[in-house]
Amino acid sequence: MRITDVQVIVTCPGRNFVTVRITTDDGVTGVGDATLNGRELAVASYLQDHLAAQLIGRDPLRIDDIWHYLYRGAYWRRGPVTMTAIAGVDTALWDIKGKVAGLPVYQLLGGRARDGITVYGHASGATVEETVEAAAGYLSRGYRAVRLQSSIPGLDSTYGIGGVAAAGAHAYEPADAALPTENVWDTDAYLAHVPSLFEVARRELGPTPRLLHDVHHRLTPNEAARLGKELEPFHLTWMEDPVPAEMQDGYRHLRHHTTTPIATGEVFSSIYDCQTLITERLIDYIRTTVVHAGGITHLRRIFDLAALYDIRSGSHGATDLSPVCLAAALQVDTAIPNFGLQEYMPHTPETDEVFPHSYRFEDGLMYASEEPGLGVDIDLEKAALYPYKPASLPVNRLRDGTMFHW
Ligand code: KDG
Ligand code: MG
Repeated sequence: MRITDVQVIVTCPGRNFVTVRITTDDGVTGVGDATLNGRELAVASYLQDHLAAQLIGRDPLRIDDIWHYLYRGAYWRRGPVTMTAIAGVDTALWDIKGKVAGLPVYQLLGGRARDGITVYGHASGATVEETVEAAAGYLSRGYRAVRLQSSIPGLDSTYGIGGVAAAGAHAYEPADAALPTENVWDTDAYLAHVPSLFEVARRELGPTPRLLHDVHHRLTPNEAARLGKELEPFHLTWMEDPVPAEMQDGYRHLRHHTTTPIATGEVFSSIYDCQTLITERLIDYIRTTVVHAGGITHLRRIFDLAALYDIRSGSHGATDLSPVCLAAALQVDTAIPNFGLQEYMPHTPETDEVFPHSYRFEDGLMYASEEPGLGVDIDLEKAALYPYKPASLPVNRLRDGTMFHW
């Protein structure tokens, strides 16, 4: 069996997605997500201009060998663009292997380790009350875990707030322009506000629902330690990305000051980004996922390392990760022993039409497809209806105009 074609498809059914589609000489095809929000064309070029020709003629079943060929074979290793490109290829190869075997991918990863996958939804709102009401809505729809983000009083816009109507679904829509929107950020206003959100949430929602919060990498280690301490009475399942990703020693400081559980890793690209945090048990959940951490092959290695230290998975699942990534993530979630939570933001109907799939959500749990492979595809005709559109995530400046973390 040989690879005969590698297609790189960029489509924008509301937002941009990059998909790798690999075809073999016996007509089997596999798909992989290679979307890097705001840098989509860099990955598309890496795939099209550098990797595609190297794959033609190779045996698609030699997944690990191809992974190492692409990883070790490049002098410039790691980094989000490279690892997202490798992820796209790797995911498509697992899809092909599953189809050849006639089995869903989770069976090739060791088989079912749980009945369903517990996901968390995004509750957000302009006020504390609106946010808590949105969270109550999620719980009434069967969700067992909810992330709460509310607007910060005094700031015109807050990243990740979708409003009640959108129920968080559009919280991460990039502005429809090449130039990013510039938001104002104020750490003092943020720190003064968040504990009150969780105080009200616990009072209204009770002691048992799993509540989460995303800091989006905006605090210093000491500020994050203060927030973690102040949130302790409200027993969060996790506080996410408290400090900038490159500030890994900040997690050691945090660990010494708070028992609020920590989740991080959605912007990590390799096991080397996770190694210290895992082996020193500085975090509780590792949030790497298929598309940005080198595909199913590499993600499995990260989760196996984490399992040794009793650290659980909490894979990223915002809507800039395509249904192909979600389908693959659910296959991994089904099989690993140390699954924690899976983030879930439903895609728009247009996106779901471009990427037909058979995973499903029911009563707070998701279920991976039972079809051979990943159980997801790309409809090429529909994808062609939505050409690429330049779009950017917002950036942040402090009130005095100083550039801050995005
Ligand atoms: O592309 C960036 C988004 O996916 C990210 O900011 C969303 O933080 C996020 C989350 O936890 O889903
Ligand atoms: Mg996040």
